[in-house]
Amino acid sequence: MSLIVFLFSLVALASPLKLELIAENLVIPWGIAFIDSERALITEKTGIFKVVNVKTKKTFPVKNKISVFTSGQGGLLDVALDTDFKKNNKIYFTYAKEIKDDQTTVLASAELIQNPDSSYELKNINDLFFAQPAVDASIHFGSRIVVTASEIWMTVGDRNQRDLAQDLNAHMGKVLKLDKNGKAHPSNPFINQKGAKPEIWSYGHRNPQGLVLIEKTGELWAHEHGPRGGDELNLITKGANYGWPVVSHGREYWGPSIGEGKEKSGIQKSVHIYVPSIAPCGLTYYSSDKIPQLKDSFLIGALKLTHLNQVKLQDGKFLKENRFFEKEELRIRDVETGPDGFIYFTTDSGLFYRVSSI
Ligand SMILES: [Ca+2]
Repeated sequence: MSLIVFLFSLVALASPLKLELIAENLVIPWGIAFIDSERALITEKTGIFKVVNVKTKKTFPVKNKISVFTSGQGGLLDVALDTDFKKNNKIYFTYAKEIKDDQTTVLASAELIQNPDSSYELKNINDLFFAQPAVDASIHFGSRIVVTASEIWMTVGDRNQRDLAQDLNAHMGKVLKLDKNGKAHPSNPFINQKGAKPEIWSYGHRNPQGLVLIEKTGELWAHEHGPRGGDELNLITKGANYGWPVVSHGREYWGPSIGEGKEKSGIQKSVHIYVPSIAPCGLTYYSSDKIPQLKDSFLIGALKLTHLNQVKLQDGKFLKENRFFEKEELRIRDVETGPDGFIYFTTDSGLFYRVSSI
């Protein structure tokens, strides 16, 4: 192969993507949920929602402020629309809440109403579920949610109480499956087990901040932050143990290994592991034809290693990874596929971008 042909084939493998700024001056925009093909509902960590029109690039306020615990990693976190949103205006969201001197991750619902002056407000705000126990720690709240016609999937981090991730009597370090009222889903694996929380679907997670249900296959996938190294992308299965803190591919920040090693029988193996850590946040499974080179792959935001991460599988196994927008140095907080087939992401610097093919 001549050098020119070789160089051309390298370029064709990962052709550049186009980045277009849609909104700015958002305050740590943590979660994105599309209302329709033009409007995205975005959470700000401080407790505020905004609506951004991705066509006109205008931002509209939502008149309520949720009272959230904002220290450390706490705040208003993820948001998702009900599958019947067009009829009931219902949204679900998660946030960190202070209870006495402790904090925990809470799932809530509300109705998002558009006023005649184009402003928005929330009505009937209700807390549906409190992760237990509340502890005094400002990190590892999780939290991402996925809402279907009959289920709410929710992740909760270990709240820096590692052993709780293996404790079935705590919601920390778990993927939960709830009904639409925030109660344990009747199909859950530990629903009849004494001393176990009935809301648990899977356990042994450290701090999962990416969750997606792939429509075509029905598979639920999550990623989670490792300690120093050892971020994981996992296929989430009923009742399974994902290992934290018994096993990890990461290490303590001060050097030593963690737990019993990297793998153990009876503990789920990750489909992909990041060493060093990218600090994954936000997850979408891209199945549109609009950006052919991203079709049928996971797209993950990277906070620490500042890029948009693409993971492609083949027969359920890791095939390849690509990293986009590394030189832009954006801490990517959430990633969604828009109804228009383009990719949208938010950054900790308050920016909201659209990604398309050049
Ligand atoms: Ca693990």
